[in-house]
This record gives sequence, structure tokens and C-alpha cells, in this order.
Amino acid sequence: MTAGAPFDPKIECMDPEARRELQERRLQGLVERLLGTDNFQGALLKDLGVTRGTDVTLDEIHLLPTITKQDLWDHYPFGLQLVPQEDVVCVHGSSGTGGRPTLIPYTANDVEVWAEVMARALAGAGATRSSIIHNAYGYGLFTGGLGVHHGGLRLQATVIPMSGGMTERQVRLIEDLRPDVLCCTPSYALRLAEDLDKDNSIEVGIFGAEPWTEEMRHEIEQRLNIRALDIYGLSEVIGPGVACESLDSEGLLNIAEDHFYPETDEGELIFTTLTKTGMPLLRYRTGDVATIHEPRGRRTLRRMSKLKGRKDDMLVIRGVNVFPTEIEAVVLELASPHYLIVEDRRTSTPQLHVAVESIQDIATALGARLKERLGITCRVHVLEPGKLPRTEQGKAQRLARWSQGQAPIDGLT
Ligand code: DLL
Repeated sequence: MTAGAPFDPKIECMDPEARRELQERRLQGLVERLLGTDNFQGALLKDLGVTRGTDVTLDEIHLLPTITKQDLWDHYPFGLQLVPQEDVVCVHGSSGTGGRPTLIPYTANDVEVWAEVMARALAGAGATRSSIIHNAYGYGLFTGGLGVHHGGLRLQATVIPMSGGMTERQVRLIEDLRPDVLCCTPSYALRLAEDLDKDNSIEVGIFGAEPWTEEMRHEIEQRLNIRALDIYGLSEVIGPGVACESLDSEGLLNIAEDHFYPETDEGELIFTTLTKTGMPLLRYRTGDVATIHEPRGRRTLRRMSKLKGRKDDMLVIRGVNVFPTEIEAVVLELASPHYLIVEDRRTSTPQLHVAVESIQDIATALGARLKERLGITCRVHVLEPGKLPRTEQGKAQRLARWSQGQAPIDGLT
């Protein structure tokens, strides 16, 4: 077996036409399930005149209503749950924007689906039964830690359930246990790289949960001397494992589309959970921006690009649309990967500050490159190495909004 071989070739390498039939059958089953309750999503379908599963087809899925995070909040905590409480085996979620949590009930079936797609992600990265997986995603309500955990168990590999933080201890265990796979956020991989020897045992990293660019990938690969792969997912859909790069996927992420049917609308990813039973979602608008690509290579799954950003992260500066990831790409040409973008909205003409760390005076050169690439003038602040906050746990905050009062970091005016 070659490295990164499919975990489940029957499904991952399936004839696309046969898969489409499977997806359609599953979609119709989902619609039946939604119609069978007085659930909000079922009511939306009934309003449209849908009376049974076979009324809908994949070709016409775009005519069905979408659902958003706002709908989840409106029915908080479990208004969209489709099964009796005794069928729920666990709950996950995210703290989310503005501290409003999103909670997702999982059935035993959902945990099975999750383990399966995560085992595929790990196997695609080259992990096998003999792998040792150092899992530094947070364990808890957040789906990162337990998602990797379920997948690792399904693969029958050895999972080290480190969770986030306590970097010194993490480094010690990596040195002692010699894992070949590292799972954590890309920003935490960089944090580990500050303390970990380049000559370490790790061969591949599976990084996600927050935006990161090709330039960041290059930086991590260099610093840790590993292959760095991207994994994407969101709690509403299942957690990590919705899509993941494999060693041979050419920078694109294989979508587990037999479980999560993808569409895009004006760049925004929409997913339908075809097989989930706890809180299935029909056409969930993710807010994430990416493109979908046709399959190539041994896997016949469609693939998605790295995320370009989130709809709500898009900055509009003097009429120019800018995603923080575009700024990251420029910053990494000249400075270290620790940076912070500050959107200054104290006056009616918003301004962008970009704070970086360097021992050289790169302010003018970086300002010029940002202007050239983005078409807007940014105020660049060069700080001494170590001055910007590091992320020890959870997701990195690369963007701060400044609408009044004190600057989010010292030194900005
Ligand atoms: O972050 C699930 C996850 C855990 C994915 C571990 C990958 C690894 P949430 O906390 O619900 O779930 O946040 C989901 O995070 O809508 C994206 O905006 C962002 N996100 C997730 N993966 C990536 C990625 C998990 N690879 C939200 N690149 C999503 C960029 C990502 N953004």
C-alpha cells in the first residue's frame, strides 16, 4: 500500500455517477426525515410544497431553502434536533462570534460518520495502524480534539490525547514518544516550532480550524521539517473531517461528499449533511469562502480549495475588499509568521494597521508590498520578536477590530 492510500477505497474511489445516485438517495432520505417531524426545517420544506423525499432531486437542490447560523441561534439550544433525547450520545459546539454558543447533538450514528471521515483524513495523510498521533487540538466542546481522537481509534493508530496548551510538556512528550503525526492548529504548530528541534520525529501535520495560507504552510514545513496538510470542518456539519488534503491531493481538500453534499453560492460554501441523524442540516450556509473542483487522481471525490476567508471576515477598506489571508501572504514574504491585523474603525475612513515582528526595519518595504498587492495603504508597525501575543490554546486571533478606546495592542496610534 502506498503512503496516503484511501482508508475506504470502495467509497473514496467510487464511480462518480454511482456516488451521485447514492447522494440523491440519501438526500431524499434526509428530506423524509425532516418532513416526519414538526421541525423548523421540515416546515420550510412543507411551505415549498414538498410532501415526500422523492419530490426533491440533486439537480434541483439549489431550489431548496438554506439555513444559517442565525436559525441555529433562534432555535437554541436543541430546537433543530431531530431525534429523542435518549438517542443523543454527546454534544459538541463552538463558542462562536460574540460569545453565542452553537451546540450540536450527535447520535451514535453521527459519531460513526465522524470517526469514518476522520480515519480517511488521517490515512490520506499517510497515517497507519502503527502511527503515533500527537493530538494537540483542544478536547472538550470544541470538535478538534475528539474528532481526531475518534478517527485515530477507527484507524487503530495510537492517539496521544494532549489537548492544547502547556507547550513545555508537549515538547517533552514529542521528544519522548516520537510521534509521526501532529494534529493541531497551524498557529500552534508554529508555537511548537519555537521550542521543538528541527530534527524531530514528526513526518506530517494535519492542521486546521483557522485560516492559514500557502506561505504559512511553507513556513511550518521549513521550521518543523514536515509535510503540512490542511483539514477543514465545522461543528454544525460534523467537526474536522468535512474535507482534508491527502499527500497526493495537490493542495486541494478531498470533500467527504458521500456524507456532506457541497455547493457554493457566490463563493460561499453550503453543505447538506446527507447521513447525520441528530441534527441534520439541509443546505447550511457556512459563511466560508472557497471554490469546488472536479476530482483528479485515485480518489474520485470532489475537492475544495483552501479557504479564501469568511464572508464576515472580509474587510472593506475604502471600497476595496480584502481578506486577512491575502495580508498574511504578503507579511510572510518579509516578516515572521506572528502578526496582527487591526481594522481601525474609529473614524468614518477606516484604516488597516498591520503589526509584525522583525529585527529589521521592514516597515517601508512591507507597506509598499501591501499597497502593490492589495491596492490599499496600510500602516505597518514593526515590533521586536516575541512582542505579539502567541496562541497557546484555541484559535489564533489574527484580526482585531478597533472602534473606540484603547488600541488592541501597545504602540498603535
Ligand atoms: O474548527 C472544526 C475543526 C477542528 C476543523 C479542527 C479543523 C481542525 P468550529 O469551531 O465550529 O469547527 O469552527 C468552524 O472554523 O466555519 C471555518 O471558518 C474555520 N475553519 C475550520 N477549518 C479551517 C481551515 C472547527 N482548514 C470554522 N482553514 C469554519 C480555514 C477553517 N478556516
